[in-house]
Amino acid sequence: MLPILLKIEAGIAYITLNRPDKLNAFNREMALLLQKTLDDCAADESIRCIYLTGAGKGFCAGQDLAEVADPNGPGMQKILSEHYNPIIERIRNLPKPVVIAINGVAAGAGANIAFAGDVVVSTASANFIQAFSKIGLIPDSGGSFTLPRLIGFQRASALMMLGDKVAASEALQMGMLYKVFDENNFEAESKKIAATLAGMPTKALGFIKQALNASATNTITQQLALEDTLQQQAAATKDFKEGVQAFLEKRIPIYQGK
Ligand code: T3D
Repeated sequence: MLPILLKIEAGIAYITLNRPDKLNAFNREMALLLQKTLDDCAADESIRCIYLTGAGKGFCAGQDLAEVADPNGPGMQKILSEHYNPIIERIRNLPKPVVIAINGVAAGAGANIAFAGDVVVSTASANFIQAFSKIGLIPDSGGSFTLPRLIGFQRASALMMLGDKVAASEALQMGMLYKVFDENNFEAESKKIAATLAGMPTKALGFIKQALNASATNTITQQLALEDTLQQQAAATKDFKEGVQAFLEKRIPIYQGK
């Protein structure tokens, strides 16, 4: 059974974390295959949106702890530098939107990978755990960067130290998520978001992502300069011409992601 499934349909790459009996906890095979799959999605021009979810009842329980305890396992240093850090870098630097559809519990690295997405939604029964401190670790996979920016320093600090379980409704209210859907609508609604994004001006979405990434550390002056540069690039795309033309002709634009 492959630990990562990929289905491409109508410009969307549906990626599924697929170790359901372990709540999709990451082992090395799964981490490396996810990286390769994201690279393939970046290279394939026909893919205009990535949709990442988990198989079974969980989204992802973070690092496979059996692999950590295995003396023949990859070891702590490789786990961060070769597994999680490259995954986060790929999600954030992919010039296409990444929808994270959280179908169940998201713990440890599983939660922080989810928060790296561009549009992050969950089912109402999902919950979120910064599980690291409970086993004597610190938040990784970008969590110590992302979480305080999403929910504020105080809440991030408390959640990272206490490792409390946060229900989807509370996570939404705190700002960890964009939307929460009830069980019956979750799949259809989250896929609808992916379909919308796949029909949008892909290059502009990539530039938005670049601007947001930089905004975390830029000064206002640097950010204004970056907006200027990226706006010139956006204005040079075919999709921008189509957007303006369609507006003037009072019709729906047809974007090609070019
Ligand atoms: O070197 C490094 O480790 C650095 C990298 C760190 C990155 C990290 O992600 S550290 C954090 C690792 N994750 C955790 O500590 C979470 C561990 N899991 C849990 O606390 C619980 O499973 C959950 C709260 C997430 C869910 O609880 P529950 O009751 O819904 O499910 P369960 O019964 O605990 O789990 C179901 C099965 O999945 C079970 O297997 P079994 O007994 O039926 O054969 C359980 O052992 C397995 N499982 C769940 N999480 C992991 C796991 N197996 C391996 N690793 C896991 N992380």
